[in-house]
Amino acid sequence: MVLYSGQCGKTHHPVRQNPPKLGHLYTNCDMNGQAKPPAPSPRDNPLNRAQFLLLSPDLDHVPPDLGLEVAFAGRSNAGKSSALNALVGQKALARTSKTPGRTQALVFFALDEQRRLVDLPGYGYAKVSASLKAQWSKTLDNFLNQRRALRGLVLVMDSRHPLTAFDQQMLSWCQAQSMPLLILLSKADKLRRAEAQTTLAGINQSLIGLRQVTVQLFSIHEPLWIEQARATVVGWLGLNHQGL
Ligand SMILES: Nc1nc2c(ncn2[C@@H]2O[C@H](COP(=O)(O)OP(=O)(O)OP(=O)(O)O)[C@@H](O)[C@H]2O)c(=O)[nH]1
Ligand SMILES: [Mg+2]
Repeated sequence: MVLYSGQCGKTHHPVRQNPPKLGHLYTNCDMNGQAKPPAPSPRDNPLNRAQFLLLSPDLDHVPPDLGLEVAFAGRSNAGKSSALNALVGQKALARTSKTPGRTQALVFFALDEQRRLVDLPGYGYAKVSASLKAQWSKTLDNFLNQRRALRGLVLVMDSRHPLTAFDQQMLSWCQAQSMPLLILLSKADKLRRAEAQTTLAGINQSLIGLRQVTVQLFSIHEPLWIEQARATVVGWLGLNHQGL
């Protein structure tokens, strides 16, 4: 698979009777058949400097509640850690896994002394004990309700199973708190192009009238979507006007 280079020749897109899955388009063209822009160099990505700071199962051992934070939430296995890695432009900063339940604590990554990204444990994972579920749920609740540094929430939803009951709760919480929310419809490379657009339109429809919510398609294999999401997070963290 060749990313980021060359022009989009017609040979990459033979006429198909059925719309191709998005994954088939991950050559050097974007979804509209346009040549992809070159990948931003790490120096152009203000999130690229992210470094592991600490991991805590509860709120007793987290960094002081100062500065600005953006947290990644969502159902177990939705792709939270992968999305965080894609945005920072580092392959393995946050741990990812095919097995749900990988992130079992609040994991903090520092961008500088004032700014952090937080990878949250996933919700809705069936195979953990009831007591562990209750503990995660309490930690998540406390974090969301107490953390003053939180400036925005990235809610990652598998685009094939969006807006679960838990996702709805997160959405309502963000509305009640006036917390800016970016919904990433993840793993969109697993959908056909038309399916992905239909899903996006459906979610947009259900968000009409809500404040400070943005929704977009997302895949760790699609640089344009990564850049779109990164721009939102960079803006929340006030890193867009610093000439960094
Ligand atoms: N095809 C595809 N796979 C993805 C994408 N994002 C994540 N995955 C895969 O989905 C699986 C789960 O990804 P994670 O990032 O670990 O998910 P998570 O939400 O952090 O999971 P927990 O920490 O267990 O709650 C991994 O196998 C990833 O490689 C994507 O955009 N496209
Ligand atoms: Mg994770």
